[in-house]
Amino acid sequence: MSDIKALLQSKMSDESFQKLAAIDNDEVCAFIAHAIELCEPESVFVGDDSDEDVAYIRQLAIDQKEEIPLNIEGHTVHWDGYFDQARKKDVTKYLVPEGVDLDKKLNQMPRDEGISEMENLQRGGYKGRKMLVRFFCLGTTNSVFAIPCLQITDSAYVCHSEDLLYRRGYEEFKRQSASHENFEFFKYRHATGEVDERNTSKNYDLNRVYMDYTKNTTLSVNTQYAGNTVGLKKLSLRLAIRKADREGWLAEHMFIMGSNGPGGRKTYLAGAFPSACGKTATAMIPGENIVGDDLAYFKVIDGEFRAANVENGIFGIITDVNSKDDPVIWDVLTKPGQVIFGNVLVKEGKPYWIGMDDEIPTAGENYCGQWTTGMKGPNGAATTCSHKNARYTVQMSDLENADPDWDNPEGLPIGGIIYGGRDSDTNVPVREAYSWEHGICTMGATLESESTAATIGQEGVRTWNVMSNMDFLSMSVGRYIQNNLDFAKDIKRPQVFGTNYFIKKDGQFLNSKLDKSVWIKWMELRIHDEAEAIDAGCGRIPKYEDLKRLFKEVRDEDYTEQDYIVQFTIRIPELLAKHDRMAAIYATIDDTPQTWTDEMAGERKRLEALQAEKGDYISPFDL
Ligand code: SPV
Ligand code: MN
Repeated sequence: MSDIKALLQSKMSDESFQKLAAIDNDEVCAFIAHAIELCEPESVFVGDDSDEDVAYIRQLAIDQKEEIPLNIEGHTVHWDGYFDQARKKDVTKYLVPEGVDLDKKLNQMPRDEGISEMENLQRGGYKGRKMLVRFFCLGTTNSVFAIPCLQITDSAYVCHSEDLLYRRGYEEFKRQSASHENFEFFKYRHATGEVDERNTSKNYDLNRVYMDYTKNTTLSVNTQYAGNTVGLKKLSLRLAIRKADREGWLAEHMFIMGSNGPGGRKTYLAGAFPSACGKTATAMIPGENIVGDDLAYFKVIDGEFRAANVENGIFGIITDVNSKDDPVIWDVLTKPGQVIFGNVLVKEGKPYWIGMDDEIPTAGENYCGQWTTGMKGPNGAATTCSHKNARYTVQMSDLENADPDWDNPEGLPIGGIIYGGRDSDTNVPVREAYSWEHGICTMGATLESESTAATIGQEGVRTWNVMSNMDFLSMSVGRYIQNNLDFAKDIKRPQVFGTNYFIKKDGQFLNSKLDKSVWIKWMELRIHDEAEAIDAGCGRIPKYEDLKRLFKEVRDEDYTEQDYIVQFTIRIPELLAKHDRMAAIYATIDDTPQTWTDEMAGERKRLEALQAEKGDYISPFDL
């Protein structure tokens, strides 16, 4: 330990060293010391929870030109490389000890090989740079949800993003380190790697993101995109799913929102939606309150099913954010306050993006560098003014629709869980599961998202994405589903719903974007047993009278019987085709829970019986 102490002291101020000394944890010191030896920083900065340290990091991001200030006070833009615009699945791997196979559907490699490759890529990576050491917390601090996290990086943008997106965790480290015998924390080591004048990786082909899950550690290099570098986001989700498995709780890729029911009642819902299926839009729906838009931890507390927002802010897609569709976000993005824009178009200090209110200039700086309309990217592909996955990073506390209780250390009681897919021809806009098991198996475990004209490749191709968590599963699919089935089995569990905002007829969407606010209100009523429902074989669907009333109340619209029939027709051939697709997928999974097989078989039988009795396409009035 004395060697480690000397090494730490040789690289940092006494103030920084004292911050580490106060945590007094060998694992913390050893992880930092190893990073110093490996990455050879010029100096090391250790930050605590003080506003001063947070402000220092924010300024450093600007001084190091990782963020460029924009015209509005507090706003900056950050660039990721042309190819580094999203999570890169093929280089994201689990490092597994010899003889271990996590699951054949997961991307994994031998641990020794991965560690040695990563160390070679990160070796000397901080030369001439400052190594930043920061402490954060996943979930609410000082609570059963809190997971302390130690971030090491040479990127001030990474730390600044974490300051906006997560709770401060230095005091949490001190608290847990002192009082827990088996103090467990997550740790991340990210190295920027060689960069060009825009601070984007020169060696993006050597981008690697490795999860050393046996050590609660993640490692990444040669990437700037936050989904690869911000340790607390998706890197942690993969570690958290395993921790939850060990400890009997759930880590989910879900938003949490509060729906305002009759008589001032508040009902909390959590929802899993694959990308581009309406997740953030649901969490932000006008008239309701957001708790979080991406990550939720579920625990049973005093006999109640409760959830905490893992985060403290939003790393949201900016495409199509405008004053009409997303007034709350629009407001935050256009007034002074801390916002990091990522990969938008900037001209004369003003950000622009696809689908915003303002007219888009024909030239400026964006994810391609200097950009002009019609320009081709380095790979010959067409470019857009902002990248489709361009993002904003903001804090929850800046949102005027943030739930007053969003930061409750005890989490919030969950009344309903929503699984939302994108399909043009199969599922009705909203349906309720018969039971927890029915919902988990036939809605969550069969979640699919259909490719759209906007994505590369063929339109209408469906991708299966179990609970929208497929990218982050760190164990077998069967085990993960079983954990969901087993969770909270001794208490009242939330009602489960399936939504589909994308049902079409003759190529036209059957619902407007804001119809989802009616479905939310219906779910809220169902949770309190204040609306009736009709058995449709694939779950229970709303009655016309209730929707008619809700459309008037919520949207001030007349909802016709014809709207109802066309949207809520039960499409048996398409539903059975989905069963066939799922059967083929689950046939390749070794540990499919028996409950899944039984629930799917039960549903198929109900649908076939309905078909025999009433035909292929059944009006909800005929059920
Ligand atoms: C997602 O892709 O689900 C996101 C953004 O929330 S990322 O940080 O890239 O994971
Ligand atoms: Mn996400």
